[in-house]
Amino acid sequence: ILTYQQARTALKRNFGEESVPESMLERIEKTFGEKLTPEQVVDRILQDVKTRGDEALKEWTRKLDRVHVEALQVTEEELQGASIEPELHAALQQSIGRVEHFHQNQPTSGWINHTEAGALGQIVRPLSRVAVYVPGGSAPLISTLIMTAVIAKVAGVPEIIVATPPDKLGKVHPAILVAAREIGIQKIFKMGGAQAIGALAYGTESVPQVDKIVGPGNTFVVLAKRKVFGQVGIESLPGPTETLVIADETASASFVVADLLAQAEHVGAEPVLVTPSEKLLYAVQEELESQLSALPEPNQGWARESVKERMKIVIVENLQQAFELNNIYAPEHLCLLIENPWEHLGLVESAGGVFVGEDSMEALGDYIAGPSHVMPTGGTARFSSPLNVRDFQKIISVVGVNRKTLQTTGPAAAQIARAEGLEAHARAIEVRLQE
Ligand code: HSO
Ligand code: ZN
Repeated sequence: ILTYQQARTALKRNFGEESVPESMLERIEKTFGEKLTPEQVVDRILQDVKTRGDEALKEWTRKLDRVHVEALQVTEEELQGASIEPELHAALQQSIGRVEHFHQNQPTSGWINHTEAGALGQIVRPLSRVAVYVPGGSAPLISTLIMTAVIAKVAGVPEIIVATPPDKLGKVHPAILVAAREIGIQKIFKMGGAQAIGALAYGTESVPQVDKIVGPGNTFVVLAKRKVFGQVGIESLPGPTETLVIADETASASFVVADLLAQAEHVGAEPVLVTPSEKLLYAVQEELESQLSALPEPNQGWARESVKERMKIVIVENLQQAFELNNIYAPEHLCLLIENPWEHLGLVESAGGVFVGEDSMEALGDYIAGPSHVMPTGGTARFSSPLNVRDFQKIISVVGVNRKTLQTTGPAAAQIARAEGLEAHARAIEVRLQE
Protein backbone atom coordinates (compact mmCIF):
# COMPACT_ATOMS: atom_id res chain seq x y z
CA ILE A 1 0.00 0.00 0.00
CA LEU A 2 1.41 3.32 -1.10
CA THR A 3 0.62 6.95 -0.52
CA TYR A 4 0.18 9.40 -3.36
CA GLN A 5 3.71 10.75 -2.88
CA GLN A 6 5.30 7.30 -2.79
CA ALA A 7 3.32 6.22 -5.84
CA ARG A 8 4.57 9.18 -7.86
CA THR A 9 7.99 7.55 -7.89
CA ALA A 10 6.97 3.91 -7.61
CA LEU A 11 4.76 4.08 -10.71
CA LYS A 12 7.33 5.78 -12.93
CA ARG A 13 8.89 3.38 -15.37
CA ASN A 14 12.18 2.91 -17.10
CA PHE A 15 11.84 0.96 -20.29
CA GLY A 16 14.05 -2.08 -20.79
CA GLU A 17 15.37 -2.12 -17.22
CA GLU A 18 13.39 -5.16 -16.14
CA SER A 19 15.73 -7.69 -14.59
CA VAL A 20 16.03 -11.11 -16.18
CA PRO A 21 14.63 -13.80 -13.88
CA GLU A 22 17.20 -16.21 -12.49
CA SER A 23 15.14 -19.16 -13.75
CA MET A 24 15.43 -17.93 -17.34
CA LEU A 25 19.22 -17.64 -17.08
CA GLU A 26 19.40 -21.14 -15.66
CA ARG A 27 17.28 -22.51 -18.48
CA ILE A 28 19.52 -20.83 -21.03
CA GLU A 29 22.63 -22.29 -19.44
CA LYS A 30 21.08 -25.76 -19.49
CA THR A 31 20.08 -25.49 -23.15
CA PHE A 32 23.27 -23.88 -24.44
CA GLY A 33 25.82 -25.36 -22.09
CA GLU A 34 27.22 -21.91 -21.33
CA LYS A 35 26.22 -18.69 -19.59
CA LEU A 36 24.52 -16.40 -22.10
CA THR A 37 22.27 -13.38 -21.77
CA PRO A 38 18.87 -13.54 -23.49
CA GLU A 39 20.22 -10.97 -25.97
CA GLN A 40 23.13 -13.17 -26.90
CA VAL A 41 20.77 -16.09 -27.37
CA VAL A 42 18.55 -14.02 -29.64
CA ASP A 43 21.55 -12.78 -31.67
CA ARG A 44 22.67 -16.33 -32.22
CA ILE A 45 19.25 -17.56 -33.29
CA LEU A 46 18.63 -14.65 -35.66
CA GLN A 47 22.02 -15.01 -37.31
CA ASP A 48 21.52 -18.73 -37.76
CA VAL A 49 18.03 -18.40 -39.26
CA LYS A 50 19.31 -15.66 -41.55
CA THR A 51 22.06 -17.86 -42.97
CA ARG A 52 20.57 -21.35 -42.83
CA GLY A 53 16.84 -20.67 -43.28
CA ASP A 54 14.35 -23.52 -42.79
CA GLU A 55 17.01 -25.89 -41.54
CA ALA A 56 17.89 -23.58 -38.65
CA LEU A 57 14.25 -22.75 -38.00
CA LYS A 58 13.37 -26.41 -37.52
CA GLU A 59 16.43 -27.08 -35.43
CA TRP A 60 15.69 -24.25 -33.01
CA THR A 61 12.07 -25.36 -32.78
CA ARG A 62 13.27 -28.84 -31.85
CA LYS A 63 15.81 -27.52 -29.37
CA LEU A 64 13.77 -24.78 -27.67
CA ASP A 65 10.12 -25.80 -28.12
CA ARG A 66 10.98 -29.50 -27.93
CA VAL A 67 8.88 -30.41 -30.92
CA HIS A 68 9.80 -31.71 -34.32
CA VAL A 69 7.83 -30.16 -37.17
CA GLU A 70 7.98 -31.89 -40.53
CA ALA A 71 6.27 -29.17 -42.53
CA LEU A 72 6.42 -25.63 -41.14
CA GLN A 73 3.28 -24.47 -42.89
CA VAL A 74 -0.16 -25.63 -41.79
CA THR A 75 -1.57 -27.66 -44.67
CA GLU A 76 -4.84 -26.99 -46.42
CA GLU A 77 -6.27 -30.21 -44.91
CA GLU A 78 -5.26 -29.18 -41.39
CA LEU A 79 -6.82 -25.76 -41.90
CA GLN A 80 -10.07 -27.01 -43.43
CA GLY A 81 -10.28 -29.99 -41.08
CA ALA A 82 -10.10 -28.02 -37.84
CA SER A 83 -13.31 -27.99 -35.87
CA ILE A 84 -14.46 -26.69 -32.52
CA GLU A 85 -17.65 -26.57 -30.44
CA PRO A 86 -20.38 -24.64 -32.27
CA GLU A 87 -20.78 -22.26 -29.30
CA LEU A 88 -17.11 -21.30 -29.44
CA HIS A 89 -17.29 -21.00 -33.21
CA ALA A 90 -20.22 -18.59 -32.91
CA ALA A 91 -18.39 -16.62 -30.21
CA LEU A 92 -15.36 -16.22 -32.47
CA GLN A 93 -17.59 -15.05 -35.30
CA GLN A 94 -19.22 -12.47 -33.05
CA SER A 95 -15.83 -11.22 -31.89
CA ILE A 96 -14.50 -11.01 -35.45
CA GLY A 97 -17.60 -9.07 -36.52
CA ARG A 98 -17.30 -6.54 -33.72
CA VAL A 99 -13.57 -5.97 -34.16
CA GLU A 100 -14.11 -5.53 -37.88
CA HIS A 101 -16.94 -3.07 -37.40
CA PHE A 102 -15.03 -1.05 -34.79
CA HIS A 103 -12.06 -0.61 -37.10
CA GLN A 104 -14.14 0.19 -40.15
CA ASN A 105 -15.07 3.33 -38.23
CA GLN A 106 -11.47 4.52 -38.03
CA PRO A 107 -10.91 7.37 -40.49
CA THR A 108 -7.91 6.51 -42.65
CA SER A 109 -8.54 8.08 -46.00
CA GLY A 110 -5.95 10.11 -47.85
CA TRP A 111 -6.48 13.49 -49.51
CA ILE A 112 -5.23 15.46 -52.48
CA ASN A 113 -6.02 19.16 -52.77
CA HIS A 114 -6.05 20.39 -56.35
CA THR A 115 -6.03 24.20 -56.33
CA GLU A 116 -4.75 26.85 -58.68
CA ALA A 117 -1.41 26.48 -56.86
CA GLY A 118 -1.18 22.88 -58.05
CA ALA A 119 -1.72 19.77 -55.99
CA LEU A 120 -0.56 18.56 -52.59
CA GLY A 121 -1.74 15.60 -50.62
CA GLN A 122 -1.25 12.32 -48.85
CA ILE A 123 -2.24 8.99 -50.34
CA VAL A 124 -2.70 5.87 -48.26
CA ARG A 125 -1.62 2.36 -49.24
CA PRO A 126 -1.90 -0.88 -47.28
CA LEU A 127 1.27 -2.80 -46.51
CA SER A 128 1.67 -5.73 -48.89
CA ARG A 129 2.53 -8.52 -46.53
CA VAL A 130 2.33 -8.55 -42.74
CA ALA A 131 2.86 -11.19 -40.11
CA VAL A 132 0.92 -11.53 -36.91
CA TYR A 133 2.55 -13.37 -34.07
CA VAL A 134 0.11 -15.36 -31.94
CA PRO A 135 1.61 -16.60 -28.67
CA GLY A 136 1.14 -20.26 -27.81
CA GLY A 137 3.04 -21.18 -24.69
CA SER A 138 0.98 -21.21 -21.51
CA ALA A 139 -2.23 -20.27 -23.34
CA PRO A 140 -3.06 -20.34 -27.06
CA LEU A 141 -4.19 -16.75 -27.51
CA ILE A 142 -7.00 -17.27 -30.00
CA SER A 143 -8.21 -13.74 -29.34
CA THR A 144 -4.82 -12.28 -30.28
CA LEU A 145 -5.24 -13.62 -33.81
CA ILE A 146 -8.56 -11.78 -34.08
CA MET A 147 -7.19 -8.62 -32.44
CA THR A 148 -4.41 -8.34 -35.03
CA ALA A 149 -5.40 -10.03 -38.29
CA VAL A 150 -8.91 -8.63 -38.56
CA ILE A 151 -7.48 -5.11 -38.38
CA ALA A 152 -4.93 -5.90 -41.09
CA LYS A 153 -7.84 -7.11 -43.23
CA VAL A 154 -9.79 -3.91 -42.66
CA ALA A 155 -6.66 -1.94 -43.63
CA GLY A 156 -6.62 -3.77 -46.97
CA VAL A 157 -3.46 -5.87 -46.46
CA PRO A 158 -3.59 -8.50 -49.23
CA GLU A 159 -1.33 -11.07 -47.59
CA ILE A 160 -1.48 -11.90 -43.89
CA ILE A 161 0.82 -14.50 -42.40
CA VAL A 162 0.36 -16.06 -38.98
CA ALA A 163 3.23 -17.36 -36.87
CA THR A 164 2.33 -19.41 -33.83
CA PRO A 165 4.31 -21.95 -31.83
CA PRO A 166 2.99 -25.53 -32.18
CA ASP A 167 2.04 -27.67 -29.19
CA LYS A 168 4.03 -30.71 -28.12
CA LEU A 169 2.43 -32.78 -30.90
CA GLY A 170 3.37 -30.25 -33.55
CA LYS A 171 -0.20 -29.01 -33.89
CA VAL A 172 -1.82 -25.58 -33.85
CA HIS A 173 -4.86 -25.14 -31.58
CA PRO A 174 -8.01 -25.86 -33.65
CA ALA A 175 -9.70 -22.62 -32.53
CA ILE A 176 -6.79 -20.63 -33.95
CA LEU A 177 -7.24 -22.48 -37.24
CA VAL A 178 -10.99 -21.93 -37.28
CA ALA A 179 -10.55 -18.23 -36.52
CA ALA A 180 -7.95 -17.98 -39.30
CA ARG A 181 -10.39 -19.62 -41.68
CA GLU A 182 -13.15 -17.19 -40.67
CA ILE A 183 -10.84 -14.21 -41.21
CA GLY A 184 -9.68 -15.59 -44.54
CA ILE A 185 -6.05 -16.35 -43.76
CA GLN A 186 -4.31 -19.13 -45.63
CA LYS A 187 -0.70 -18.97 -44.51
CA ILE A 188 -0.07 -20.19 -40.98
CA PHE A 189 3.37 -21.26 -39.84
CA LYS A 190 4.15 -23.48 -36.88
CA MET A 191 6.94 -21.47 -35.39
CA GLY A 192 7.50 -19.30 -32.35
CA GLY A 193 10.17 -17.48 -30.40
CA ALA A 194 13.09 -15.53 -31.81
CA GLN A 195 13.47 -18.05 -34.64
CA ALA A 196 10.00 -17.17 -35.95
CA ILE A 197 10.78 -13.46 -35.88
CA GLY A 198 14.05 -14.14 -37.74
CA ALA A 199 12.26 -16.18 -40.40
CA LEU A 200 9.67 -13.45 -40.98
CA ALA A 201 12.29 -10.70 -41.07
CA TYR A 202 14.75 -12.36 -43.45
CA GLY A 203 12.58 -14.94 -45.19
CA THR A 204 13.48 -18.62 -45.54
CA GLU A 205 12.77 -21.24 -48.20
CA SER A 206 9.24 -21.72 -46.92
CA VAL A 207 8.53 -18.55 -44.93
CA PRO A 208 8.13 -15.37 -46.98
CA GLN A 209 9.82 -12.19 -45.83
CA VAL A 210 7.24 -9.71 -44.54
CA ASP A 211 7.01 -5.92 -44.37
CA LYS A 212 5.90 -5.73 -40.76
CA ILE A 213 5.49 -7.96 -37.72
CA VAL A 214 2.80 -7.23 -35.12
CA GLY A 215 1.61 -8.91 -31.95
CA PRO A 216 2.81 -9.74 -28.45
CA GLY A 217 5.28 -12.42 -27.40
CA ASN A 218 7.61 -13.58 -24.67
CA THR A 219 10.95 -11.99 -23.76
CA PHE A 220 12.76 -13.67 -26.65
CA VAL A 221 10.16 -12.61 -29.20
CA VAL A 222 10.30 -9.02 -28.01
CA LEU A 223 14.11 -8.93 -27.99
CA ALA A 224 14.13 -10.38 -31.50
CA LYS A 225 11.59 -7.81 -32.68
CA ARG A 226 13.80 -5.05 -31.33
CA LYS A 227 16.80 -6.43 -33.22
CA VAL A 228 15.11 -6.85 -36.60
CA PHE A 229 13.45 -3.42 -36.50
CA GLY A 230 14.58 -1.63 -39.63
CA GLN A 231 14.83 -4.85 -41.60
CA VAL A 232 11.04 -5.03 -41.14
CA GLY A 233 8.47 -2.76 -39.56
CA ILE A 234 7.69 -3.38 -35.89
CA GLU A 235 4.65 -1.69 -34.41
CA SER A 236 5.54 -2.08 -30.74
CA LEU A 237 7.47 -4.13 -28.21
CA PRO A 238 4.66 -5.42 -26.00
CA GLY A 239 5.76 -6.42 -22.52
CA PRO A 240 3.83 -7.82 -19.56
CA THR A 241 0.31 -6.51 -19.28
CA GLU A 242 -0.83 -3.93 -16.73
CA THR A 243 -4.09 -2.51 -15.49
CA LEU A 244 -4.75 0.48 -13.28
CA VAL A 245 -8.15 0.53 -11.61
CA ILE A 246 -9.41 3.81 -10.23
CA ALA A 247 -12.28 3.07 -7.86
CA ASP A 248 -14.14 5.22 -5.34
CA GLU A 249 -16.50 4.42 -2.46
CA THR A 250 -19.36 3.79 -4.90
CA ALA A 251 -17.51 0.87 -6.52
CA SER A 252 -18.34 -2.74 -5.78
CA ALA A 253 -15.36 -4.35 -4.04
CA SER A 254 -16.19 -7.63 -5.66
CA PHE A 255 -16.02 -6.10 -9.17
CA VAL A 256 -12.78 -4.30 -8.34
CA VAL A 257 -11.17 -7.52 -7.14
CA ALA A 258 -12.52 -9.50 -10.08
CA ASP A 259 -10.91 -7.01 -12.47
CA LEU A 260 -7.60 -7.01 -10.60
CA LEU A 261 -7.49 -10.81 -10.66
CA ALA A 262 -8.44 -11.06 -14.33
CA GLN A 263 -5.34 -9.00 -14.86
CA ALA A 264 -3.24 -10.89 -12.32
CA GLU A 265 -3.75 -14.29 -13.97
CA HIS A 266 -1.59 -13.13 -16.89
CA VAL A 267 1.96 -14.21 -16.15
CA GLY A 268 4.07 -11.21 -15.13
CA ALA A 269 1.07 -8.90 -14.90
CA GLU A 270 0.96 -5.76 -12.79
CA PRO A 271 -2.42 -4.92 -11.23
CA VAL A 272 -2.72 -1.50 -9.60
CA LEU A 273 -5.61 -0.07 -7.60
CA VAL A 274 -5.85 3.62 -6.84
CA THR A 275 -8.61 4.74 -4.51
CA PRO A 276 -9.52 7.69 -2.32
CA SER A 277 -11.74 5.45 -0.18
CA GLU A 278 -10.43 3.63 2.88
CA LYS A 279 -13.73 1.84 3.16
CA LEU A 280 -13.26 0.37 -0.29
CA LEU A 281 -9.68 -0.52 0.53
CA TYR A 282 -10.76 -2.67 3.49
CA ALA A 283 -13.52 -4.31 1.49
CA VAL A 284 -11.07 -5.09 -1.30
CA GLN A 285 -8.54 -6.61 1.08
CA GLU A 286 -11.22 -8.88 2.50
CA GLU A 287 -12.57 -9.89 -0.89
CA LEU A 288 -9.15 -10.51 -2.41
CA GLU A 289 -8.31 -13.68 -0.51
CA SER A 290 -11.74 -15.19 -0.97
CA GLN A 291 -11.76 -14.66 -4.76
CA LEU A 292 -8.17 -15.86 -5.01
CA SER A 293 -8.84 -19.11 -3.17
CA ALA A 294 -11.88 -19.71 -5.35
CA LEU A 295 -9.78 -19.68 -8.53
CA PRO A 296 -8.79 -23.08 -9.95
CA GLU A 297 -5.17 -24.05 -10.50
CA PRO A 298 -2.93 -23.25 -12.29
CA ASN A 299 -4.65 -19.84 -12.60
CA GLN A 300 -4.68 -19.30 -8.85
CA GLY A 301 -0.91 -19.75 -8.74
CA TRP A 302 -0.34 -17.27 -11.57
CA ALA A 303 -2.67 -14.74 -9.96
CA ARG A 304 -1.11 -15.14 -6.50
CA GLU A 305 2.33 -14.59 -7.96
CA SER A 306 1.30 -11.31 -9.64
CA VAL A 307 -0.56 -10.13 -6.54
CA LYS A 308 2.34 -10.94 -4.25
CA GLU A 309 5.16 -9.70 -6.46
CA ARG A 310 3.74 -6.74 -8.29
CA MET A 311 0.28 -5.61 -7.18
CA LYS A 312 0.14 -2.08 -5.82
CA ILE A 313 -2.61 -0.31 -3.93
CA VAL A 314 -2.45 3.44 -3.64
CA ILE A 315 -4.49 5.59 -1.29
CA VAL A 316 -5.02 9.09 -2.63
CA GLU A 317 -6.75 12.14 -1.22
CA ASN A 318 -8.99 12.70 -4.20
CA LEU A 319 -9.69 11.58 -7.76
CA GLN A 320 -7.59 14.40 -9.16
CA GLN A 321 -4.53 12.72 -7.62
CA ALA A 322 -5.65 9.35 -8.94
CA PHE A 323 -5.65 10.64 -12.51
CA GLU A 324 -2.30 12.35 -12.01
CA LEU A 325 -0.85 8.98 -11.03
CA ASN A 326 -2.49 7.39 -14.03
CA ASN A 327 -0.79 9.87 -16.31
CA ILE A 328 2.61 9.17 -14.75
CA TYR A 329 2.10 5.41 -15.01
CA ALA A 330 0.55 5.51 -18.51
CA PRO A 331 -0.98 2.03 -18.19
CA GLU A 332 -2.02 -0.34 -20.90
CA HIS A 333 -5.52 -0.41 -19.39
CA LEU A 334 -7.27 2.14 -17.22
CA CYS A 335 -10.53 1.04 -15.58
CA LEU A 336 -12.85 3.63 -14.10
CA LEU A 337 -15.07 2.24 -11.36
CA ILE A 338 -16.18 5.61 -10.04
CA GLU A 339 -19.30 7.74 -9.83
CA ASN A 340 -19.90 9.67 -13.08
CA PRO A 341 -16.89 8.21 -14.89
CA TRP A 342 -17.61 10.11 -18.11
CA GLU A 343 -17.09 13.41 -16.33
CA HIS A 344 -13.50 12.40 -15.61
CA LEU A 345 -12.50 11.27 -19.08
CA GLY A 346 -10.93 14.66 -19.75
CA LEU A 347 -8.35 13.98 -17.04
CA VAL A 348 -6.95 10.96 -18.90
CA GLU A 349 -3.78 11.89 -20.75
CA SER A 350 -2.18 8.48 -21.26
CA ALA A 351 -3.59 4.94 -21.42
CA GLY A 352 -3.79 2.24 -24.07
CA GLY A 353 -7.49 1.89 -23.43
CA VAL A 354 -9.90 3.36 -20.92
CA PHE A 355 -12.74 1.19 -19.69
CA VAL A 356 -15.55 3.38 -18.51
CA GLY A 357 -17.91 2.14 -15.83
CA GLU A 358 -18.61 -1.20 -14.19
CA ASP A 359 -20.16 -2.86 -17.24
CA SER A 360 -17.10 -2.20 -19.40
CA MET A 361 -14.57 -4.45 -17.77
CA GLU A 362 -11.17 -4.93 -19.35
CA ALA A 363 -11.79 -8.65 -19.84
CA LEU A 364 -14.59 -7.79 -22.26
CA GLY A 365 -12.12 -5.64 -24.14
CA ASP A 366 -9.73 -8.58 -24.32
CA TYR A 367 -12.25 -10.55 -26.37
CA ILE A 368 -15.10 -8.73 -27.93
CA ALA A 369 -15.72 -5.05 -27.20
CA GLY A 370 -14.18 -3.91 -30.50
CA PRO A 371 -10.76 -2.26 -30.07
CA SER A 372 -7.64 -4.38 -30.40
CA HIS A 373 -6.40 -5.81 -27.12
CA VAL A 374 -2.85 -5.19 -28.35
CA MET A 375 -2.21 -2.00 -26.43
CA PRO A 376 0.94 -0.12 -25.41
CA THR A 377 2.59 -1.52 -22.26
CA GLY A 378 5.50 -0.51 -20.04
CA GLY A 379 4.57 3.17 -20.04
CA THR A 380 4.74 3.43 -23.84
CA ALA A 381 1.15 4.70 -23.80
CA ARG A 382 2.85 8.07 -23.19
CA PHE A 383 3.62 8.19 -26.90
CA SER A 384 1.97 5.28 -28.69
CA SER A 385 -1.43 3.83 -29.46
CA PRO A 386 -3.28 0.53 -29.49
CA LEU A 387 -2.87 -1.55 -32.63
CA ASN A 388 -5.11 0.07 -35.24
CA VAL A 389 -5.77 0.31 -38.97
CA ARG A 390 -2.99 2.87 -39.48
CA ASP A 391 -0.40 0.35 -38.28
CA PHE A 392 -1.11 -1.64 -41.43
CA GLN A 393 -0.95 1.23 -43.85
CA LYS A 394 1.56 3.78 -44.98
CA ILE A 395 1.15 7.31 -46.17
CA ILE A 396 2.80 8.58 -49.33
CA SER A 397 3.21 12.33 -49.67
CA VAL A 398 2.14 13.74 -53.02
CA VAL A 399 3.77 16.93 -54.36
CA GLY A 400 2.48 18.32 -57.63
CA VAL A 401 2.81 22.10 -57.44
CA ASN A 402 2.79 24.17 -60.64
CA ARG A 403 4.93 26.90 -62.15
CA LYS A 404 3.06 29.61 -60.29
CA THR A 405 3.84 28.04 -56.90
CA LEU A 406 7.40 27.33 -58.00
CA GLN A 407 7.86 31.04 -58.63
CA THR A 408 6.64 31.99 -55.14
CA THR A 409 8.48 29.26 -53.23
CA GLY A 410 11.56 28.47 -55.34
CA PRO A 411 13.69 31.48 -54.32
CA ALA A 412 13.18 30.71 -50.62
CA ALA A 413 14.07 27.05 -51.16
CA ALA A 414 17.25 28.01 -53.06
CA GLN A 415 18.15 30.38 -50.26
CA ILE A 416 17.90 27.60 -47.67
CA ALA A 417 19.82 25.21 -49.95
CA ARG A 418 22.75 27.62 -50.16
CA ALA A 419 22.69 28.10 -46.39
CA GLU A 420 23.12 24.33 -46.19
CA GLY A 421 25.97 24.50 -48.66
CA LEU A 422 24.04 22.40 -51.17
CA GLU A 423 24.63 24.27 -54.44
CA ALA A 424 23.24 21.58 -56.77
CA HIS A 425 19.95 21.73 -54.90
CA ALA A 426 19.75 25.50 -55.42
CA ARG A 427 20.52 25.13 -59.13
CA ALA A 428 17.92 22.38 -59.65
CA ILE A 429 15.38 24.94 -58.51
CA GLU A 430 16.80 27.96 -60.30
CA VAL A 431 17.24 26.26 -63.66
CA ARG A 432 13.41 26.17 -63.79
CA LEU A 433 13.00 29.72 -62.56
CA GLN A 434 15.25 31.00 -65.35
CA GLU A 435 13.23 29.32 -68.11
N1 HSO B 1 -5.17 -8.68 -21.49
C1 HSO B 1 -4.19 -9.18 -22.44
C2 HSO B 1 -4.79 -9.75 -23.69
C3 HSO B 1 -5.53 -11.03 -23.49
N2 HSO B 1 -6.26 -11.38 -22.43
C4 HSO B 1 -5.66 -12.06 -24.36
C5 HSO B 1 -6.80 -12.55 -22.63
N3 HSO B 1 -6.44 -12.99 -23.81
C6 HSO B 1 -3.25 -8.05 -22.81
O1 HSO B 1 -3.89 -6.87 -23.10
ZN1 ZN C 1 -6.28 -10.32 -20.55
